[in-house]
Amino acid sequence: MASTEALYSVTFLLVLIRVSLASVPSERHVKFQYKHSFKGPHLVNKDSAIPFWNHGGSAIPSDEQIRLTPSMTNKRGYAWTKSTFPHEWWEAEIAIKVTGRGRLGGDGVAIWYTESAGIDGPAFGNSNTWKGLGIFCDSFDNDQQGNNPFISVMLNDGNQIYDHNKDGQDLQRGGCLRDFRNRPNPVRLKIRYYENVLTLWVHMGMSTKSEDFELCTRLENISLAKDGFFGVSAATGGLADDHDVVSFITHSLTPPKDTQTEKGMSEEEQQKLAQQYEEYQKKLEQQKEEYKTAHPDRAKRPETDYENVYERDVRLVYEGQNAIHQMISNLHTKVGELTVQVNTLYTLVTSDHNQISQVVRHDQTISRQEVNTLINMQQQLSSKLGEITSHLMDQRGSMDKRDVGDSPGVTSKLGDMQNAIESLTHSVNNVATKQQMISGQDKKDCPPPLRCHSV
Ligand SMILES: [Ca+2]
Ligand SMILES: [Ca+2]
Repeated sequence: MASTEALYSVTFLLVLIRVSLASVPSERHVKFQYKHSFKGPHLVNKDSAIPFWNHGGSAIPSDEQIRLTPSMTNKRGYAWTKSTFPHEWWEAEIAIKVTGRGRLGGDGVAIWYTESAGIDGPAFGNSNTWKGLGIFCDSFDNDQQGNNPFISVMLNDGNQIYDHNKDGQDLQRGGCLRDFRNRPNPVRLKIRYYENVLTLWVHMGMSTKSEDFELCTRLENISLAKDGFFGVSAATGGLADDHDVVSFITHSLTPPKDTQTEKGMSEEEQQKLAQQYEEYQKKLEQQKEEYKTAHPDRAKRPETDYENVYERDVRLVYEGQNAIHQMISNLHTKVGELTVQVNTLYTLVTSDHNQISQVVRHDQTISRQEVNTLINMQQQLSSKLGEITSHLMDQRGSMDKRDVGDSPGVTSKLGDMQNAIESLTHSVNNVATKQQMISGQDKKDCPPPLRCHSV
């Protein structure tokens, strides 16, 4: 097993190196920034904290999402990156859910890229004098312009105050009218800030397809300072919605000209990586040889033929059912032997019944009723055998449906069958004993007493 893990590790490293080599771009360089991102299904650590993020107010993070506010009035919740973002250009994709029972909801959720972080305030859970960018998903139409829910781009230099009663009109630089509440899937916002152009796309959650993003607004000559904090916050007022954020994924964007000079790999670094790649390849070959030596039987198979969990389950079911099939065959043979002996007894008893009845006492007589009972039991056995065989066929037929585990039906029927055989054996032995007692001259015709069969 250790050898297998080592093989996987080396293979993974090779893939990483290949990706690094392949990522020397001819266009802008996109790099995932994990310290400024979060995403389920393991969004929080064991202390219920979000790695690299702070949260506060009414925000409750869980494995799958952060509930910034519950649908209770006058709540504020937020989450902010702990560190500043050191790259000039970036792209962020945020998935949110705003859900509420009412036709109207409030107040909304906002995404931030600002100079400061974690300052609680009236602007959807942030300070109303922030410095930087805010993308507001504003549910409630405070200024009664009939234009909410609205998604707007707000810019503030830190000197202006967000006016909640005017839905922040003074700071609004662009946006689009979209009803983002109560969508079947999370609504996704994609914000790109690249070479002083800010572009906002919206995915309205009618599908999970990434191509369903629509352009919301595009703003040129935008200037955002480096080293800002990313954040997301929400607030409720007199009306309340659940405001959840499902994921926040951030990438840095580096122009091609900067890729070579600043962030990219020099020729020397590429050669170094190529050399490491060669070394890892050699190491992988060496590991393969060692594995073949240690496991000659498995090494005969192609290396892509390692048995996965599904294949192992199917094999175990197949082997188990083969064993049951073999057991049934053995039982079938034994029941056949019993049937022959019971028929012999039946013939013997029928032909000699009158003679026997004159010789033996009443309590030693083999009654026709006893024989009929034996015949009935034999028929029941045959019937059960047929059911078991049919069930076995059904089990085999369902193997490709991964019907893994014990076969309680077969086990139960095997138990019934064994009991029936033992009972039949006992009855046959009784009959045989009685027959030997009452018909000494016919002793040679009577079948020997049977032993109990076990499964
Ligand atoms: Ca509003
Ligand atoms: Ca409005």
